[in-house]
Amino acid sequence: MSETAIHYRTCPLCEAMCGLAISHADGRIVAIRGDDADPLSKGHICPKAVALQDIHTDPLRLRAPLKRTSTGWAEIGWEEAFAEVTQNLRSIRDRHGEQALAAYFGNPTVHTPALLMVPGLIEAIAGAQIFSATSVDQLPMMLASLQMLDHQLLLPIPDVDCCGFLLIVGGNPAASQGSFISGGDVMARIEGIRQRGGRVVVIDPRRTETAKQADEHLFIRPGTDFFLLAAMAQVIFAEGRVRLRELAPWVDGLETLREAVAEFTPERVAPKTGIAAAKIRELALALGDAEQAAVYGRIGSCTQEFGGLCNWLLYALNIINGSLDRSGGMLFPTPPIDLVRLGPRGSFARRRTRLRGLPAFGDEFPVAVLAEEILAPGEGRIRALITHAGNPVLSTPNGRQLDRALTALDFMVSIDLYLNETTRHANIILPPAGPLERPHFDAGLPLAAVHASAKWSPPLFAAPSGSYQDWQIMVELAQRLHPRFSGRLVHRLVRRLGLERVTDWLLRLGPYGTHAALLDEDASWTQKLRILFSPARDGLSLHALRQHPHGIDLGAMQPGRLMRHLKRRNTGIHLAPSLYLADLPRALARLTESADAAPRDSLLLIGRRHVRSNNSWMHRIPRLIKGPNRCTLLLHPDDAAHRGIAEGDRVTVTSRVGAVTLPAQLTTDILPGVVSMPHGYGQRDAGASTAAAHGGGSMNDITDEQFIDALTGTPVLNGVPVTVTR
Ligand SMILES: Nc1nc2c(c(=O)[nH]1)N[C@H]1C(S)=C(S)[C@@H](COP(=O)(O)OP(=O)(O)OC[C@H]3O[C@@H](n4cnc5c(=O)[nH]c(N)nc54)[C@H](O)[C@@H]3O)O[C@H]1N2
Ligand SMILES: Nc1nc2c(c(=O)[nH]1)N[C@H]1C(S)=C(S)[C@@H](COP(=O)(O)OP(=O)(O)OC[C@H]3O[C@@H](n4cnc5c(=O)[nH]c(N)nc54)[C@H](O)[C@@H]3O)O[C@H]1N2
Ligand code: SF4
Ligand SMILES: [Mo]
Repeated sequence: MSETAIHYRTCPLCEAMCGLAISHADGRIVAIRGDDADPLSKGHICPKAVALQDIHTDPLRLRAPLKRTSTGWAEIGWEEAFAEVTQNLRSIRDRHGEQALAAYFGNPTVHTPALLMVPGLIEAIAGAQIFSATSVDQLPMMLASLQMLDHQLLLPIPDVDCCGFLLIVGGNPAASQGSFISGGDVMARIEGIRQRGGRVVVIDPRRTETAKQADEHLFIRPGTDFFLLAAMAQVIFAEGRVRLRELAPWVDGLETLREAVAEFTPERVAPKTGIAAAKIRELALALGDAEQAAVYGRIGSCTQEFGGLCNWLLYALNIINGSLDRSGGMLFPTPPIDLVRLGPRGSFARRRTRLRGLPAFGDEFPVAVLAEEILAPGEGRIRALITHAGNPVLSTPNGRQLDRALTALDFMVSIDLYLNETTRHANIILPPAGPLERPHFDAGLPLAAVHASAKWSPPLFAAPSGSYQDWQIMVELAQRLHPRFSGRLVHRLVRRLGLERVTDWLLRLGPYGTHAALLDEDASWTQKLRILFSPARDGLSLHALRQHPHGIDLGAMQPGRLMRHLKRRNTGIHLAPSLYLADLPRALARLTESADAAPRDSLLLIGRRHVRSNNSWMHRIPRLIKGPNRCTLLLHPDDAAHRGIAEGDRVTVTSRVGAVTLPAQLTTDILPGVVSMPHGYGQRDAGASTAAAHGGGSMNDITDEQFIDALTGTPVLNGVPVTVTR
């Protein structure tokens, strides 16, 4: 028996990027703990990290390419798999055109270094229809960044470590561990606000785990946040509380915004939202009274009927309160790889989907149309699909329909660790090396981090020989699928140089890099030449990261980054983009409709997350799923009594598109008229028996692909009208 060694790495499972200290001996994991020396998480971890060892050893995790045959799945070699994928995709493209190909990138794509290779793959299938989890997640937020700040990746993040007043709208960091407020132990950081004498207020239809740790929780009717935010803005204007501070010279549209929100008085919106007018007024004024205030919205504010408008006003409130780009307010992180400088600015509605005419966001179409675009015949129909690290059958609206649609494809290839509800439809599955068998580097998440840091994690275990990492699979496919056979020079270079060299150069050119001055427009040509020809040693590089296995602390978020961006791009802050103004009548119609417009007996379904689950895939793991069944329908005792439902009864939840059955759990922690169930359950394959035993069905079997935020194309995953029966 050899001695126990400790390996340090970043947890790849969620946005928190916790540092792990993994004790191992003889190729086996002995323990997974938090790394106290990690600059971001300082020892914090959650139960999911411990399950990494189960993923590593899980016999169900795929280790060789699989091919679906008439007699079941067969393991095949990599060369055969790549050849078959390429031949099928190319021939479909030749026969039916580029738009007959589609790709879906799921959530973990962002959590692997392969993220840097995604643009290369998309370029190789140029003209294909691209989808991702973005359009069931943060799209309305990125749209607000694009519309108001001129860059989709310029995302404001709460400066939680300095903040004095945090308003949380539709986020539950106690469960999610913080999204777009990323950085280990975010709840301790939020608690820090209160310890400094500040205030934390949570707006949510459910009294969540976060709400219970806040100073105040306000129940809101699902989907009505826009009205609340509009009324808060109205009060700030009416009371003369607008303060733009340093932003003033940059802001346009102030008067238009004032007019746009003028009719949304607290008295008018109170009945709709369920929050009293006096409370709305108090909140609006308290924002101004606090020296350092941040208004933060997350998925509850995005995946709802007015997700676009909501995120507009979340940004607008921070702007008219002078909180944007200000310490203790909302700041813009400076990540080690500066994707704001290197990534695309973004675009909206340059293309529209074939059938419903929904707008594209940049390269991608809203995933709510994926099934219909496969099923409906005609020019432009999707006939082949690539999925990477996604499970849209469980994670996108009307999953049953997508489940059927996938059987209508001519060809499908999935790059995934597991055979699941989605990948079971693939003709070929390409499994990458496991999360502990590859290096890890977060290229994208630092854009959302509350504190800057960088870490490179080498593989803990050697990958089985001949295996491929995610990025290698992408590069291989990109090269083989590029219209000019051997692929573009960049792809060849990446393949040659490898992930590490590419990452190294991106780090060197980044804001903390050895060669940062090369991209600095304030630096002179002579300075740049000197950098190029001298062996630059100071600054960030992969070499530097390798010498700091716990990671490097790059400091607190700094104000001023927005200002520099605006100057560089010679642009401003747009408070009243016409896109949003044009969507206002839709919201007004909702505000003025009578209360009995909703069908009688109808309840509104919202989602929830739990710290022991991760979207659709981790509650397959026995270690995480143990304990009480968490796939329950939360409902208020009054709503239960009215329907003759008792605790633990199996209830059927029915929407326009389908029904699921699961146990009822009665609680006064939910607003009457609202019910909640978690998404990602409902495992259908035999291998997932652990989860199936607990699962009460998939929430997305009842979310409706036709019920969307018409502005952004984001589906309503929160606020779905349902009936509940025993
Ligand atoms: N009703 C409802 N639906 C929702 C949500 C909600 O709140 N309510 N949330 C939405 C949100 S925010 C998101 S992000 C989506 C997520 O939805 P998806 O991204 O579609 O689904 P996941 O469940 O994250 O599936 C991840 C897949 O990636 C695989 N995987 C894990 N790690 C790796 C890896 O390193 N490489 C590869 N190649 N594969 C890997 C897993 O096996 C799994 O199949 O769900 C959305 N759906
Ligand atoms: N443990 C765990 N962590 C995760 C994930 C996971 O599945 N499990 N998923 C990861 C992913 S992909 C993401 S995107 C993040 C999401 O991170 P969060 O947004 O923090 O996650 P949720 O817990 O879904 O919180 C959304 C909240 O919005 C509330 N809500 C629903 N409808 C409305 C509404 O109309 N108005 C308001 N104001 N609130 C509403 C819900 O009740 C819920 O409390 O979490 C990430 N972290
Ligand atoms: S909070 Fe997220 S990053 Fe941290 S240990 Fe848990 S899953 Fe991993
Ligand atoms: Mo997400």
